[in-house]
Amino acid sequence: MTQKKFNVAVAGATGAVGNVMIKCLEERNFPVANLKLLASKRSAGKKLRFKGDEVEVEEMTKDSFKGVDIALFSAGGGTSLEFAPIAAQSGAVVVDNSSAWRMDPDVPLVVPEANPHAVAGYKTKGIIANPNCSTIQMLVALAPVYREYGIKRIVVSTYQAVSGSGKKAIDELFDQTRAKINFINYEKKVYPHDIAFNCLPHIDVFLDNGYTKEEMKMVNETRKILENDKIAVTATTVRVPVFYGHSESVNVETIKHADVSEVRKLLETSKGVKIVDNPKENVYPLAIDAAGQDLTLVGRLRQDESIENGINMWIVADNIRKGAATNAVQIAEILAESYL
Ligand code: 25A
Ligand code: L14
Repeated sequence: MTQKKFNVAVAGATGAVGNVMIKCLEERNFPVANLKLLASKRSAGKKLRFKGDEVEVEEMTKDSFKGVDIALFSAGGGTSLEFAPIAAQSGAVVVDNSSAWRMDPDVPLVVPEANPHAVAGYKTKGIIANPNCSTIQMLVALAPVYREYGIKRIVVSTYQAVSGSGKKAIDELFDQTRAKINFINYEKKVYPHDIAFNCLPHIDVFLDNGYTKEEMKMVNETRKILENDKIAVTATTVRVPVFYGHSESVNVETIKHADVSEVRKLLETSKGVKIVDNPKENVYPLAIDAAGQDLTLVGRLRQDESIENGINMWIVADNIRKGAATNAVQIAEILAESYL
């Protein structure tokens, strides 16, 4: 890391992701000169801790970004659409966690383990997009496979934690579970059906093709990050009653034959991946183990015996850390190291 220090703003600092962004900046010892915490008017005046100091949250306005070098956004898509260009205009490089800018051809979409070179494209708009959490962890595991063997098709089903929908969803799972155990009525606010003791094949909104927006994000973002529109991807995204950590069942059809023992070796030395794969000892990736750390856990590696060139795996990561905050801070590290 260079000795230079940067003025950093966190937009959406009081949210589920923003809070962890602050923690990641601290844990990874990002060279922060001054930290600005921004949220809506509702949170202005609230104090959050950074490196032992209390930092007061300010209401985000168009004047918030003067003197800011890097702005990490996680305040929802609408807020990003409005404020990311304003921040960029003020001279900050924006790393945006919402879905608003991801598919803009002038905005790079970056998973540092997969396509760090793409960061250079920030110069056009001053905005870099953080991919969807489910895409990020899948590509940490599949980018090395793609480079080594090529990928023809990916079939993925996800088991996603409620924390992806923010603090109110974490509360809903907790309160609804407690209410059900005690035979008390609970009025749900976030999900259209009970999430406690249930699985919902529904994340984000439904589109005209019958898929959800979350499913199509996995399709389109994967192709953009791997810079290959020919890769076939089909996804089913499911909400499960888990607080932190998304799990994914991934079937990948490679172009060159990939032997499962070679894939295991490849992933053992791949950045950001931890192989957790000793099923006979009941050892495989678990959401509970992925939560609170930054690696993407990969296990249940098997040859797909139904096709010529197929591998199955189970991929788990902390959706708020590697799926959002950590990935954004890693992008900021690349900016600090090589561009700013
Ligand atoms: O639009 P998207 O991209 O689909 O994103 C929708 C939501 O998903 C989360 C995030 O929710 C986002 O709002 N999210 C986004 N990307 C994510 C990702 N990759 C992701 N989750 C996981 N992975 P969140 O609750 O975690 O964070 C919201 C933050 O945004 C701030 N914010 C909202 N509007 C803003 C704004 N900041 C600046 N200007 C604006 N106009 C928001 O701050 C929060 O930090 P806040 O001050 O509005 O909220 C502070 C506290 O209040 C709670 N709260 C939120 N809404 C209400 C509320 N309380 C009462 N009534 C409400 N209507 C919050 O829970 C927070 O604790
Ligand atoms: O980053 O789990 O596009 O509800 C939007 C919805 C992240 C997670 C995104 C959820 C998301 C999310």
